[in-house]
Amino acid sequence: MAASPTKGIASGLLASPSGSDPSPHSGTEAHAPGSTPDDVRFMRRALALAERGAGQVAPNPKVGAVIVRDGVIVGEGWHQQFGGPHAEVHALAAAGPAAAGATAYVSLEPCNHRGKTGPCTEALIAARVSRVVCAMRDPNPVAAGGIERLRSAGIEVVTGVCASAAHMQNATFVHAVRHQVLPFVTLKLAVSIDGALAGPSRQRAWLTGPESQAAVHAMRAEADAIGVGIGTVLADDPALTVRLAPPPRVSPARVVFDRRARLPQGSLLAATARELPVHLITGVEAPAARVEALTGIGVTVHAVKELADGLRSLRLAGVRHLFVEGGAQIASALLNDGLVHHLVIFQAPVILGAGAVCAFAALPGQDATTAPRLTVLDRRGYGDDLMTRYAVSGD
Ligand code: AOF
Ligand code: ZN
Repeated sequence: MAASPTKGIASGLLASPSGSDPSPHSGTEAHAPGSTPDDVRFMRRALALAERGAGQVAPNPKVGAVIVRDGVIVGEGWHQQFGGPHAEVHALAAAGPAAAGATAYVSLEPCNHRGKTGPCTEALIAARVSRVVCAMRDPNPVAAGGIERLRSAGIEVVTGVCASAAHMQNATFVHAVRHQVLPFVTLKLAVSIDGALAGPSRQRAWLTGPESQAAVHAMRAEADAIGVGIGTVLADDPALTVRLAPPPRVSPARVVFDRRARLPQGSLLAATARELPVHLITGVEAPAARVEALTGIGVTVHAVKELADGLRSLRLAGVRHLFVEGGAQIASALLNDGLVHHLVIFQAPVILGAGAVCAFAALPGQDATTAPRLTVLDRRGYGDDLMTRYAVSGD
């Protein structure tokens, strides 16, 4: 499981996940050909509606739809539940006959397949909408082809409106469709103004405020698994559950990166392993007796040579989106091995000063002139804290 110093953040494998579009937080998204300022306004509404499906629709994407006639919204909808009707179906039902001659805004290319529902293309054609604006293509080959089908029915189609915001909203879905080997990894850290995780005593305490904590729980709700290093477990005895946000459709599993299988049998995680899965990523050198004892109480042990093998093993176990919450060692190891897609930093208004535990001290040093610059995807305040989401790896 040794971290190799030659990959990832250290060597600058950086790319924006959606090409060269400006960051959505800047509000200056490039306009798609054939689109109008109103198209951007209504697509933003569709993206906001899509967000209501957070935690309920995975492994499907979050999708929102707005039906607009003569500049007025006549129907809205979103994909509410995995297996349930798609966003367009809800929006068309809300619009009723007013959909005829209207424009439909959808945050994803309408599906062209009969899955659990659909196809949405036929629903839009039957409702006689005259124009469809979508934010991005559906990367799922099974459902794709909606744009061509709509055009063949004589409907005007514009695509690429708010494309980068739509890609960011469904980054984990896009990744899962394109990559079946590794999970999408979000690394979230709460740090001080000086980028430290804890003060010189190393004593753990909350740096960020309640608003940030609620936001973190909402992020947990969108993950298939929540991961931490063994140091964090030994220091905090965390539950790694969703408590400060609406319960997700499927509770995320818990993951501990624990090379020597030190997870205490009496820890909260081990004690609840039969209720909510706990995956332990160990080295092959982990003592057999400890592995056996933990397996006996319901912990799933993945003994691997390298960190990436551990992640591959998690993906095979159904983890498409892994949300890692530290601490410093596992954060640096994942970054160093190029395994992180999004880095989410919550910065609290506190200075920890000399001797504090720097979040990235285990990474190789870089000079400011040559250190790769991360792309800012999103930035917002939670109470007195500042949250920034960075793209680290572009796939
Ligand atoms: C849309 N509108 O609101 C969503 C779409 O199994 P199904 O029938 O629910 O289909 C899931 C696939 O459909 C999903 O993987 C994605 O490609 C697309 N999702 N499409 O037109 C929606 N949620
Ligand atoms: Zn559909």
